[in-house]
Amino acid sequence: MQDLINESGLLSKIPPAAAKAFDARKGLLVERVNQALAGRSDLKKLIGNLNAVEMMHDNHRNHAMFLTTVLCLNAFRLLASVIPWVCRTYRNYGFSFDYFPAELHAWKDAIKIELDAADAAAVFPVYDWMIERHERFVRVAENISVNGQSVVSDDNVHKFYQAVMRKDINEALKIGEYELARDSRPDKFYQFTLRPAMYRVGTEWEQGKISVAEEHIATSVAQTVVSTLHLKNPGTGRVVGKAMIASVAGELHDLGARMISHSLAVSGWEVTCLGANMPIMTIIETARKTKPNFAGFSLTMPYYLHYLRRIVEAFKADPILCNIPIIAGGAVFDLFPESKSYFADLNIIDDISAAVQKAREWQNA
Ligand code: B12
Repeated sequence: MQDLINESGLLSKIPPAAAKAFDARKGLLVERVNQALAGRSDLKKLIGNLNAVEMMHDNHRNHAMFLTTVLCLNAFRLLASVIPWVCRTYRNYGFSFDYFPAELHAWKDAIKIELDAADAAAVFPVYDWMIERHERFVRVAENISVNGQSVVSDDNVHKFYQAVMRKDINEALKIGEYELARDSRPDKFYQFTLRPAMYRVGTEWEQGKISVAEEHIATSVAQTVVSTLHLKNPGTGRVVGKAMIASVAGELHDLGARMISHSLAVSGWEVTCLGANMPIMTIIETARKTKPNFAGFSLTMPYYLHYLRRIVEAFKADPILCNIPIIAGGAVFDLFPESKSYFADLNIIDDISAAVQKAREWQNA
């Protein structure tokens, strides 16, 4: 794996205009790729089952977003570390590994039509790089062991996992309340019980052991637990400052954002939590209005990292926001540590207790 990551250094920087052109035309590119694959007589062999067309379309949308990130940030090391995960996940859902080169050639054809010649020529080497190394990526994908995040040794984590899978809200809440009564702060429960339990849910979904429906039900139980704990333990006392927390545009994972918000609230912060999928302009407007002492962003999918860069640049360029410190966290930095390297100018913090601790630096005097 490391050799593939290192070989990503062979790729040259993408001119910003080419990355912008790809981003602007990505909807049309996705349509063309969908059509090209639909027209193939071997589609069933490639995706395993014609009912998987919807999942294939999803993958093309995700690919467009992810390549936008890769091209905008020149995130080639990240590209190399994400590809095996993609191959492995879709393989678990019945896709053939041969689907990937077929798809990548369709992307090249679409780019040739939609982008002007200079922009296409700048982007093609990235696609050729992936196509040429396909067999090697497959070998890595075949050998990745179960996601390290999912190792669950703690008894409480196991109990919580079972409760969310059984849709047993009362039991899940009882575990949370018990831990909060012991500790009075929610950070540890979120970090060491809820998070590993949900990571296990994700790994089992990824391996095709549980359905999307089961994953969604487990998630809704976890969401209910977080909201109820927040409602019952809102945090009182002296307000130490204002914080704004959001998941970036496109990002539908917001449980992490809600947990950090609750943990900060308990420590006296007045938190504006904007939740999932927050457009950049709304983030900027809200920050201008609420003037937080700091802003925190949550990211799970590698596809949306370029939005974080755009938010950071927008803050830097804004006379009201330019001095507001930014922290970021979320599963992407843990799943793909390469992500951190594109944000050396930010505080990337994975652990919510550490984030609450860090926030003290920005409290009102
Ligand atoms: C629940 C869930 C969903 C729900 C989210 C609902 C919601 N409202 O949040 C739904 C169903 C929407 C969903 C959708 C998808 N998901 Co999903 N999902 C999960 C799952 C099972 C749990 C996520 C979660 O809540 N974790 C619990 C929280 C507590 O953990 P956390 O977010 O990491 O947060 C902790 C820290 O990171 C930190 N933190 C988080 N944010 C912040 C912010 C700051 C400022 C700080 C300081 C700290 C911090 O604090 C938290 C506590 O420790 C994960 C499994 C996993 N490994 O994460 C998959 C997972 C993240 N999903 C995955 C995928 C693939 C998808 C989809 C693409 C599936 C699809 N085909 O549609 C979509 C993408 C949607 C999108 N555009 O964003 C993959 C991602 C893998 C990858 N390569 O990136 C995972 C890992 C599953 C897997 N093993 O394959 N998903």
